[in-house]
Amino acid sequence: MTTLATHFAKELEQLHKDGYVLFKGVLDRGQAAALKEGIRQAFEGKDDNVMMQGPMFERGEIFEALVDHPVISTFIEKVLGPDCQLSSMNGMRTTRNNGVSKWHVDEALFFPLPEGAEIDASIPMPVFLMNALYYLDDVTEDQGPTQVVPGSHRAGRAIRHAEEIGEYKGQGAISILAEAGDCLVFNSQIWHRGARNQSDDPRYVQQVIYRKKFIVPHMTYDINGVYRVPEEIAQRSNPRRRRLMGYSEQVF
Ligand SMILES: O=C(O)CCC(=O)C(=O)O
Repeated sequence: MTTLATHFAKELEQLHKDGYVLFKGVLDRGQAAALKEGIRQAFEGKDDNVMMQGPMFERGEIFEALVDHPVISTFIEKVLGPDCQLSSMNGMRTTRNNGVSKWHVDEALFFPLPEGAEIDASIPMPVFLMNALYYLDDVTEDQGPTQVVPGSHRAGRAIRHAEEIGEYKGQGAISILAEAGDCLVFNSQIWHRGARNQSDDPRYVQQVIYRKKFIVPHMTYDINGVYRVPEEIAQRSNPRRRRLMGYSEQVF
């Protein structure tokens, strides 16, 4: 019998070694097109340089269903633990010359290491925050792919939103050339960015960020401290989705 543990053995190994895993074809073309249209509508009337809109689960069932996507959320739970929750859910649109193009780690550097120090390769880094990017277009070099430096989640070095990035242990940046329906899952600590879109077609991506339960959510940029998932969405959600959205009765 194939258990989830054996099913994800290769992916877990890659996540711990390289800091990311690309899951192919987790959405079909129809789902990708419907999500893309929902994000396109969320950006209607917004300036071209606005790149994020959320929380997207407020925009209908197709978005709600992504919160507990059967493959991606199961993998995330294996890494962050069965009580993990959503941190944010933003639709992303990058138009010509735009992109989240400065190199960064998400939120903060969690494990600063002294210059020259390294954590033994046999020790997996603890993971607190994970980012899942669902591609809703076929992403070419032209369209501004996500770029990562494999292994750099182990570096423990602040990269301070640099425009250029060097190598980590001889490994330079690579582009993730994905197809509509693929999902890139990565440890928030990997050095990454979205390259600028050089094409005339906007690139649409659905970002879903998950956290260990004790980390505060980041659902909105301004009213974060008081944001609450609307009651009617929580009511119609299955128990797993409710828990991922922050409704947890578990104390310890
Ligand atoms: O746009 C992308 O491909 C990367 C987005 C990004 O940097 C992020 O989600 O933190």
